[in-house]
Amino acid sequence: MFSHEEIKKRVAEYAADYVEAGMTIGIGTGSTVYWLLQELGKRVQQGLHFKAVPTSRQTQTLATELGISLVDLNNVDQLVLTLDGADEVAPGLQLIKGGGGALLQEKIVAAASRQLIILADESKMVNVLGRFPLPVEVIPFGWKQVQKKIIQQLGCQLVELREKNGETFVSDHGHYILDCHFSQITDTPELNEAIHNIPGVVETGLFPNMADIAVVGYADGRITTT
Ligand code: ABF
Repeated sequence: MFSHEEIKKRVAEYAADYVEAGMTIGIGTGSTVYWLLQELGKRVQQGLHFKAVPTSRQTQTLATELGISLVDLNNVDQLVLTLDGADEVAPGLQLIKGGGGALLQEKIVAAASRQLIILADESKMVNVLGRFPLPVEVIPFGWKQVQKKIIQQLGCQLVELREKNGETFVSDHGHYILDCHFSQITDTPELNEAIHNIPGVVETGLFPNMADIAVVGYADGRITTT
């Protein structure tokens, strides 16, 4: 049986095969993407040439260290594909993302891609989204108004301001994150739109109908693509 970390590494190595010479791709963020970057770094050393748009400062830094060529999204018309992780994957490839706080840039990059390929281990696969608290990125000014509306208008049980090391977490773009405990999210596009309608919301971690493929790794060594 493979450990959690080994599964992530194997999924990343498998998914690296989607990257072909000459492509311009998006690269996500997180602990599975860490292994993807390591694998792609090796392939660059072996002569693979491609360009990437990173979805966070963390990915930008690591990709640069590994010799991966980066490009500004404003200098690209469209990305061939984006490889990224997720916090939950439900049937129909509905996603919750943003546990790492990079959801805004992840969503912009995914929306600029012809294909969004999600790298996941079996623990991420769920029947219904919502056990993982939904991250919502908000403008710091008046964030408590957004918190109140998500609870009162959208029936969320608990909305927590994200903290890191005892301080309010601030995203790469200077925003706060509200972690919203809905427990069950059955209509992803509708909830995404409803949250977007609240003034002060920048982006949600719901990715409705955006993913095209999920590469999923299991403890017994299987890797499936959906
Ligand atoms: C990323 O993948 C984020 O959206 C999400 O928080 C993260 C979780 O994946 P991992 O388990 O690979 O760190 O894209």
